[in-house]
Amino acid sequence: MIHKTLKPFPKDFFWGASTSAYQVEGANLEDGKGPSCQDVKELPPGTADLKTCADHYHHYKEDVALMAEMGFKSYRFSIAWTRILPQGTGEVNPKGIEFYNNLIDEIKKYGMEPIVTMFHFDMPAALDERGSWGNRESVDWFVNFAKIMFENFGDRVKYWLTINEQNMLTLVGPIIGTLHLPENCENPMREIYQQNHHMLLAQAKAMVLCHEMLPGAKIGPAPNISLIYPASCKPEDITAAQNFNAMRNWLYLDMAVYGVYNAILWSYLEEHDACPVIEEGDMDIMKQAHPDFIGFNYYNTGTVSASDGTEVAGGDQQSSNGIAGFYKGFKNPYLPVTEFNWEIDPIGFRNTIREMYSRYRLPMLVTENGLGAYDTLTEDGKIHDTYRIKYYQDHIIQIQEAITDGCEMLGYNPWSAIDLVSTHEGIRKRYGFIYVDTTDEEVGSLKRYRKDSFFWYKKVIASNGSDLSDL
Ligand code: BGP
Repeated sequence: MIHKTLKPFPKDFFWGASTSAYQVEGANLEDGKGPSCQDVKELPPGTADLKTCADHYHHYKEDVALMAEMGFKSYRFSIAWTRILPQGTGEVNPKGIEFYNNLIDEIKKYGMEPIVTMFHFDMPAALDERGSWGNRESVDWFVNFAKIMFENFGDRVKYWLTINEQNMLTLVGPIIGTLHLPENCENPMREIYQQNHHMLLAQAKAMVLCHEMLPGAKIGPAPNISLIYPASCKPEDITAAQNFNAMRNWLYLDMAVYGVYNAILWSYLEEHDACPVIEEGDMDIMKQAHPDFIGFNYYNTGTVSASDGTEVAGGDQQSSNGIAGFYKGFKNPYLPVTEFNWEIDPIGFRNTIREMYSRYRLPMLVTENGLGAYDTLTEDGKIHDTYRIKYYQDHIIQIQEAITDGCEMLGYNPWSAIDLVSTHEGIRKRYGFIYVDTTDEEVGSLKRYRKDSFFWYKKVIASNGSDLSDL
């Protein structure tokens, strides 16, 4: 649809940005924090460890002040489970509560909305030892953690996100350092989808609890949603695209919104003897839970063709080789790629939003989107990241197109507010509006610098998205 005029962004649109605790905070074992799976994982070669990251833990006031300077209306961050509960269950760490109280107060001081992710890739190491999400008790562990967060922060936090990218935990856990498999696991796929079932249940219970304890609050899931295109109009390619869409996207939202397992995915699990055990009452809980909105991360679309049976699984959050008998990954010839080889598809952003709105009819909050790139700090302290500005220009306009299409959008919180450590490619893959002086090789001065995109985004927010022009 080519619109004659674009509708404006809503006046209370949440312009902001995102981070996650284990990637930005540092101080990973300080002030009583326990280790998470991220702190004990084997690091990808040549990447920074998570001891310091951007040292947001000690710099949060300066960082929030910089976000306020950009005019942020919201800041999406995650709460580290092991800062609150060092062992995952049991004793609460008062210093952890204090840190997030201070952070939330600082955000509110500038009139920004705190948007809290309850779980972002950082399972307590102590709970990994007890079987992680594979242990059915994980549902209670998470609900207990949720209750503590609601009790302590619910007076000031109105927007909650349950589990960041549960679909990526399930599909590419080893790449992001989260997969815990029991020894001698006979059927890893069954184990993974059992873990997935427990996460879905934990999410549903947390949503119900949130509504009980905090009637004014809003809560939603935060999967990574990428519309999957067929490589051609060949009917077999369309089927393959439906397959991967079901596995990657709709499984998660069908359950969060409608409380049902996606049928295509379920039959795939049946064929692989990988269906999770569903206990009595589980599906009632799934049905009771109703998200108020859909939070979602979008980086690019995916393209697939029919499987030829030779595919060997592999890839990361935004790329996939395929699965024999289900789909085959296909390089989209129409799309450029980033320096880290992720395709760039701004129009796919609109397509993804439209598809989600058609299926679920809920308001949507963009919880991530952004460009990972090598940035250069010039001698006079500048970062000329015109490529990032271009990426944002191209994507933000597509949100406006989608709004004009009739989709309800609550806000845009791209990744990331400030440079931080990426999931598996170090801190050299930078995303922030704010540059942090540190490298994968050694911790630097940690001094903050405003990138060109910082000034550009400030201008965008000041105009409520009507001025996307170059600086
Ligand atoms: C998402 C995660 C983030 C983040 C982002 C960029 O999958 O939710 O934690 O890191 O992707 O990915 P990467 O860090 O791999 O570049």
